Amino acid sequence: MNEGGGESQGLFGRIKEKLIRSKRQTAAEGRHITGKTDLAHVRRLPPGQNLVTKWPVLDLGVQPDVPKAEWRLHVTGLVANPVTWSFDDFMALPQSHFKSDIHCVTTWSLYDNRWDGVSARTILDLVQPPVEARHVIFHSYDGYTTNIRREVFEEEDVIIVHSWEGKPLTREHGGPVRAVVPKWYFWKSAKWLSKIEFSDVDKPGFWEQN
Ligand SMILES: Nc1nc2c(c(=O)[nH]1)N[C@H]1C(S)=C(S)[C@@H](COP(=O)(O)O)O[C@H]1N2
Ligand SMILES: [Mo]
Repeated sequence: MNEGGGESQGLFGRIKEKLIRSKRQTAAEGRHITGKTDLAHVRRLPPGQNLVTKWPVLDLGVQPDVPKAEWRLHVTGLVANPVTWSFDDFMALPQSHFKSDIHCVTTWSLYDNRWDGVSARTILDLVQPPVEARHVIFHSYDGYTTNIRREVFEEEDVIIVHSWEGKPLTREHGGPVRAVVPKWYFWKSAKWLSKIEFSDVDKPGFWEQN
């Protein structure tokens, strides 16, 4: 798309283009919020971020309505024990509770979000991916996908959540269940999660391709 040709696009088109461009740039830089080479690990608010007090909603314009009774989470691919959990199965798993900050690449940050759900480490213990499974791909009910490296998924604070601030996660924020990967920009935190796939090959997701 022509960068200088914004006039005829309309406001929405220009905002969308800007958003895609900034994500593309961030993806290209492989920007990691708390990476050892990044200053942000000593600064809670990463450079260029603005603190917000109300949680914004960002998605592809589709917010799938997945009733708890119909929701399933598949954990598949390169694992010793593939599983499919209903919402009740998921709630019966050992539960974890973490507090973390959100940083979105569209420059907002929201501090101290209290999450309840099942930690990535609990899931790893249950499904037992072999060492060759070096990549994890999240799949969502809106067709969104995003990929992370296994060592990112293995971080202690990664959690698959059903509640935020003690209340069930709302549909607009990815309920019934979403991923939360605190040390990375929020686009890695898939909403309306349907599948966690382990793989020996990397599979770029929606923003990673755009
Ligand atoms: N399934 C799905 N997950 C998604 C997205 C999406 O469009 N679909 N957007 C991502 C982006 S870019 C961000 S910033 C966060 C936004 O989450 P929020 O709307 O709860 O703030 O969700 C991420 N996860
Ligand atoms: Mo985002």
